[in-house]
Amino acid sequence: KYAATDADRDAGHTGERLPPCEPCEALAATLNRHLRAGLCRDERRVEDLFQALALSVKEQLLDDWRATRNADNDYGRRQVAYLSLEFLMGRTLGNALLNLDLTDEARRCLTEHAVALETVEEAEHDAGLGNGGLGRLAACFLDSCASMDLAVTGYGIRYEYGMFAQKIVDGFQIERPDRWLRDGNPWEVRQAQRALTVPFFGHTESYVDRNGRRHMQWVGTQDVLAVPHDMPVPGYRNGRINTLRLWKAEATDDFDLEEFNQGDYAEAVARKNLAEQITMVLYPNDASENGKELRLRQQYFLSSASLQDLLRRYVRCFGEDFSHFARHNVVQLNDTHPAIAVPELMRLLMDVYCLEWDQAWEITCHTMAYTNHTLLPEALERWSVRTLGHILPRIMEIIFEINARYLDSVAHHWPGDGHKLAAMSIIEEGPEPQVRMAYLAIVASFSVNGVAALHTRLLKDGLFRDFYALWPERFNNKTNGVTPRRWLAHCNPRLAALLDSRLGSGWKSDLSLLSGLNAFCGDRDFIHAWREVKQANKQALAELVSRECQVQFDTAMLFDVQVKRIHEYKRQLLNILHVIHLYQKILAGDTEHMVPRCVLIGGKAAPGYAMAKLIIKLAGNVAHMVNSDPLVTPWLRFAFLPNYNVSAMERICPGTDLSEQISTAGKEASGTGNMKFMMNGALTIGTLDGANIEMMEEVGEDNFFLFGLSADEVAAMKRDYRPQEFIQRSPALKAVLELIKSGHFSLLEPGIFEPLLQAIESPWDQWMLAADFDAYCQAQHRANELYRNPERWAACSIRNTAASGRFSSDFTIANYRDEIWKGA
Ligand code: 4GP
Repeated sequence: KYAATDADRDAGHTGERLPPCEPCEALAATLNRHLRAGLCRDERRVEDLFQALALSVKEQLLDDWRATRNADNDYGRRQVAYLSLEFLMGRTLGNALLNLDLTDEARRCLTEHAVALETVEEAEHDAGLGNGGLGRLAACFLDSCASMDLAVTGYGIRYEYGMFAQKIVDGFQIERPDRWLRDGNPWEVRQAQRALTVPFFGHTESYVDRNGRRHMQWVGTQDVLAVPHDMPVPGYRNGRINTLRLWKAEATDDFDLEEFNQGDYAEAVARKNLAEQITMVLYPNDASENGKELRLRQQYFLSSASLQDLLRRYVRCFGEDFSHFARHNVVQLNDTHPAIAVPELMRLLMDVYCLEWDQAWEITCHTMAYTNHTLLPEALERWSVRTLGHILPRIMEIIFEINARYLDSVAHHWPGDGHKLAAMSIIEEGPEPQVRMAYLAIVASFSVNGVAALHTRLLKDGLFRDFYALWPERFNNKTNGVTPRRWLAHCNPRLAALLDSRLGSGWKSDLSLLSGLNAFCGDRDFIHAWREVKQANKQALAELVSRECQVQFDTAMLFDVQVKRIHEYKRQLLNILHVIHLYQKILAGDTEHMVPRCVLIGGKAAPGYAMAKLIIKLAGNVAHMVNSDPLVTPWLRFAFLPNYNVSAMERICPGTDLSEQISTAGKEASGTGNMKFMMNGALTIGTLDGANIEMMEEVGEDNFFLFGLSADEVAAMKRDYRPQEFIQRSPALKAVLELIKSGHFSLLEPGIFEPLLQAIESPWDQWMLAADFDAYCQAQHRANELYRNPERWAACSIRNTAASGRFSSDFTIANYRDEIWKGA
């Protein structure tokens, strides 16, 4: 008999064990079965094949999935819950086949249907449940954790609509809803029997229990059902299948039947709609959207459901003795978005399991760990005390109490310093008091980490200086990484085969082995093979660009690529200015020694971010002028790729020669796209920012086009920044700005780019484009010179891949395991 839960009993289930299932048949048999079962018509579409194949692959891993879960349930090792509002998973099929070692078998099965595996893979919708870096990092981490045999569960939200689809109409970004679940999600397993309820609104009351102890209770709440939808996360050929548990919000009662019968249909389903709204859409990370209360409800919904799930599992194993909870569990907070988990864990321990404050606090502080992903002030979340108190009254009370007790220790450390108290308080006073979520996370976490060496230093010296002074031992760095399975083995099969032939296949789980490539940097045959691989990958990228942008890229030209979210700090604008500079040189006939190049920019702008949207528009208009001039196109082609996403990157990074990582120093916490390009043999042109610094240390300055101000120089220059001086000193920059001003790129839209020009020329331009422009052009020139010698370029390319082993997320996760998740 299995242990029947309350829900089982309510449903009339007895807990009688069913006989065990038959072992799974081979992939071909399950595929045919699913094809037959899923279709009630004659013709078969590729989408049908995808669904059937995905269901079959899922069937293949179910036994291991169950075994993994059973093994983890007895807490032989510390369990990690990775809480994140974003998981940018992309497609699952190709990666799952690779990790399960089923690629060849799947290929064989499909020959019967006369379809290439790649074609079937293309039929899968991206799971775009994230905005950018932080969400994709979470996805890479899940792959590494499973591959390194760690008991890590990802907890997230099953957004009905993920990251919007980007269309470009007349050069402008248009957002369309991302209906990724339209055809269903073959990977997920809905676990209705594990649903939990999450309270909202209501008020608090105190009561005295039988033993005379005073407690608080949260009453009159509106409860929402959290229904887990589990996605498998297969490790690399090791039999472990971890879980990504995504919560869907549903109404506790579907609708009021009485009301419905009386004819008030709208009212009857209102509650259902209200509940389901919570997991309807992913929030774009956009300054102007902050403070939306629905977002707070998402954060609490995820945090509460996930913690209840942890506690339920723990209690099943250990009963209500929580003294070892923190030894058996760690909760990693992916940025401040799930920081509301701090007071929620306190609430659950005190109000549900009747622990005293001190014990609950002790447990919370030994369980929580926080990762910061950005220094940008607009990304630091705050919630108004009023909103929080209204939606989550009990949680607000607990935050006040945490703050009061914590401020005592601040006062103890800095006696009589009222400024410190105000500066460090979790509550920011003012006409509309705010809860500082980052402070809440730091106060309750035993570990606070940044995501690259420079970023962590800037956290310690700047943003979180006071906290570092108070608790230096909490702060640590964990430089990001990316998974070599998706970002090399899967996305670049040609290079993977070449690596296998020279290094063996061990690099897929030990990426440091790539350093063995250094031995081949002078090997002509190898260089030749290397260049052939790059050439074929460039061809594939050119086909993508041709299809999506109607621009023809020539694989003989240098492929210069910048793909990432569009943001002023990432300086796509600097890149565009350089394109215009080249355009002017070409028009002036100054093409001696110029290497022909194809420039690609792609990325989404947050819907409310006007400047970012204008940068996209400028890219489109410049591209139009460049690509329609037959004098220019032999030297320069320029395209903006619409709807950049994970699966686009899988085509892009293998085919790139030059990777643009040109953020204003001190602004990019780490970057991870930079690592994907490096792994795939691109050379980087970049600033001393984020992980670029560590990448350059690994590969050596000779194999990296470094330029621009350092973070310290940017900070110093900010006090007295005079862009006009840079502009006057730089004939190239002056000419570029004048050409834009002249309306050359906006003949039918006069003045449209004025805000961009004003920003560059303003002493308040914190991105310091003008200051870095000349240095950027010089670095581009160095890239040009190196590319003129294809053999030398290839040798540098090889050295980049060889040095990229450090940036495997396996390495990063090993550090999380050893230094934060001790015992995992
Ligand atoms: C990003 C950072 O901007 C990027 O530098 C970093 O590599 C990535 O996190 C992962 O750590 N931040 C976000 C965000 O995505 O929403 O703040």
